[in-house]
Amino acid sequence: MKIDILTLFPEMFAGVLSASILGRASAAGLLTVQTHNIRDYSTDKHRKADDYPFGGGAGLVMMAQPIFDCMEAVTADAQAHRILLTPRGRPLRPDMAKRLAREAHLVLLCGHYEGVDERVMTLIDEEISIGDYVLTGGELPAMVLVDCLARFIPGVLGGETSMQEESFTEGLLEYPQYTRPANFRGMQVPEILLNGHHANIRAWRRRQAEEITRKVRPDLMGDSYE
Ligand code: 4HQ
Repeated sequence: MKIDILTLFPEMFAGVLSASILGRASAAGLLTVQTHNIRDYSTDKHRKADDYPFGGGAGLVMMAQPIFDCMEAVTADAQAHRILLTPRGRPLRPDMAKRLAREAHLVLLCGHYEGVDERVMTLIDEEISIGDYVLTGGELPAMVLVDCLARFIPGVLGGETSMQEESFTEGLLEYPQYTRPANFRGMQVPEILLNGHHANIRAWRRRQAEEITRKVRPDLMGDSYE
């Protein structure tokens, strides 16, 4: 999958994209992420990319011209799916990440300041929000989206098994995990995980996931908070 990211702050992305699982996915050619500095496309002599809002008000608005030219430069192909990260968008969910992971080419537009000139919306296929809070820009949401959907690209997680093993607790919060030693400062790992009966371990994990979910996120199980 190819992902182009349009931003005024490309330097924010380097660490997130080069480390850990995303770094490995890029090295393996499963993911090709390129950042583009919107300011490079400004036709203004001072490379201006934002301006005061018509009608007045606080803050700056990102100008249409540099965004249109940047978008046109990265979407020579008609099949690019163009996304704006914004609190106005549909909330990011696993099914959404799964669908986006099947696209050949994504373009992510990150707004900053008070957002983008509304005419930019004519370039956008889909608006996505990562949650009901306001950030200083769309860069962190773009990183969250890339990380989230990368998990659904075949080969990104070590083997296909990690995702399959989790499927029996899909939609639930994670069950408790332990690693060596079996006794750490007097705290014992649950016996059932040590004697290794696969079916019993599965059942225990499923029950734990349900209990934890019911306690902290009853809404995920169709119940309401008390
Ligand atoms: N912003 N989910 C304001 C977000 C956001 C979110 C992105 C802040 C766009 C202009 N984006 N800018 N929450 O808070 O996606």
